[in-house]
Amino acid sequence: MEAALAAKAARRPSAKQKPVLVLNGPNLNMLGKRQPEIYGRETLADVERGCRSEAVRLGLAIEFFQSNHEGALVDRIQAAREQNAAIVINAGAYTHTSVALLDALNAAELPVIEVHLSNIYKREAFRHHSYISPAAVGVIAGLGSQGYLLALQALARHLVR
Ligand code: CA2
Repeated sequence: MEAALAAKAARRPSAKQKPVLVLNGPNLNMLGKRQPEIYGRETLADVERGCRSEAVRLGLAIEFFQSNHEGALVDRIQAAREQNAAIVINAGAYTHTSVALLDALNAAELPVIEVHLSNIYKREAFRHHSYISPAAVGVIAGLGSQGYLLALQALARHLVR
């Protein structure tokens, strides 16, 4: 009984641990509504539910944020420096264009995991380059929404180091 309680307490987000920010960029609010052959049938709300239940299992707190606007994403990353312990980011098409997101992620000085639902290396050449990867601890692509869960698992280990 004692051990079970200790294990449960260990999984609870600690009072000291800030939440992990799960950040989604442009058009990801359309998930499950268009192009299911590329991005699957799950909606962003489904992805959020999956992340929240994985976070409970891992003892992490999380916050979820999506915007279609580059500046709003930069603002949220700037706030993360104070408010969050780490960032999981699917920057959508800004992945392939945004020096501003790269600069914001570098300035945040937090562990970052970059996630893509699709395998960007199997797609058009312009998707093969990511401006934000140099700011990331790791990159996960092509595993659908499971990529977000794997990113949370990786961060749960990374944050206790
Ligand atoms: O594979 C990914 O997760 C991407 O980050 C998704 C971006 C794309 O520009 C990147 O190259 C790879 C696009 C997100 C748009 O998502 C939609 C979902 C449903 C309908 C329309 C767009």
